[in-house]
Amino acid sequence: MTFFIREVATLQARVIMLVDLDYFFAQCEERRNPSLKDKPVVVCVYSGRSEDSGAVSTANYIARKYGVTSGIPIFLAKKKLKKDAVFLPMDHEFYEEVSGKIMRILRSHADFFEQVGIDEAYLDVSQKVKGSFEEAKELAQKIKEEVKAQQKLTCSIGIGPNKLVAKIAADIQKPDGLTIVKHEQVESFLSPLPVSRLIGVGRKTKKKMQTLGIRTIGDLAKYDVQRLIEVFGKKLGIYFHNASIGVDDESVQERGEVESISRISTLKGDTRDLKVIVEKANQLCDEVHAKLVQRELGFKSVGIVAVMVDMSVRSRSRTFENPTNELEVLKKTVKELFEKFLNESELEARRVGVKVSNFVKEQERQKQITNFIGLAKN
Ligand code: TTP
Ligand code: MG
Repeated sequence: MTFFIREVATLQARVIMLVDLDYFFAQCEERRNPSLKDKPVVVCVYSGRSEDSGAVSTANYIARKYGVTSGIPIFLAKKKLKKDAVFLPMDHEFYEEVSGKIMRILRSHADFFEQVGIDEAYLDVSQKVKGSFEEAKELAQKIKEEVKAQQKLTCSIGIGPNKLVAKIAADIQKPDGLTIVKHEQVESFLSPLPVSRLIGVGRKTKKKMQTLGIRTIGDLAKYDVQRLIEVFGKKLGIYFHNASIGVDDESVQERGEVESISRISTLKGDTRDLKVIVEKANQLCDEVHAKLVQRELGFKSVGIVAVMVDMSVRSRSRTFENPTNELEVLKKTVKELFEKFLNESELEARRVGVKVSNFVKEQERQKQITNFIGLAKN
């Protein structure tokens, strides 16, 4: 009987959504300055070496029309664009804040929720929509409207019977897209797409597949599994085969809601003076620690971040073997990280930040210590 019930549960259709915010960093910049909306906008990570050295983080769709995409050098983006283009430094803190608010909206509509990046999340909505793709479509429209109304941002949504299909569906129609792929449509949806749409098929794998005569996902689906295993090894061979026919049983995994606690602040003046930086960092440590105490959390990782005079963002971190909750350990580690960082960098810092992560509930930590002492006594 138990077996039967479990069978029914696994056979019940899953409805999975992938929500991906459109040209996220650049859209955040447009939101805070609407006059940018009709211009090419390029968000950059400046390396600080020279005025234009660094890479493009992302660009709005107007800039993309001229071939400006994530990862290309800033000087190349400038060559491709005309005078009215706007180049901005990345403001991660601001994007994190917007992301956090949107993720809260998304989470509220899911049975299970998994954030996979700053602008992307999977929602298992199977129960919410009672397995119906029609209802899922309505829910997706509602989510899009809510994000637009509350946070003034557009997103693209893919809906499918699993994460793999939902992800590819979300990528198909952008920006402001909504693509629904029901069970019976999976094969015809995937088969004409190039293999590079599958996660795990990068440039090298794509080339190798080409030599085997595999260009589309449909080609891959028809290819002999045994041969795939011979070429790519057992694990990858089986994965590629399953992916090509749209099979994926990965669940949408909830992660801890609190993933890190951080504080950042602007220094009185640009500086490389360790004493001045540590003084500010210590205040931030106090604030972070107060939050930890309030939430009854211990931490294993400590990170520092520095926004340099050229607006580039640098970070360093350290992870301990055992969790701690001590303020002094936090301050000492932060000081050491800044000391090391200043030795490695020549620029002056404008803003500094402190972050703790890798949390353990304080009760758990106590238990671990008790267990450890218990063991030590024996
Ligand atoms: P993506 O979702 O990949 O890109 P996007 O949101 O800018 O554009 P799309 O409309 O195609 O979804 O990445 C989210 C953010 O991550 C992006 O806004 C900037 C950042 N990012 C980088 O900094 N470098 C990169 O190479 C990529 C791909 C993204
Ligand atoms: Mg995006």
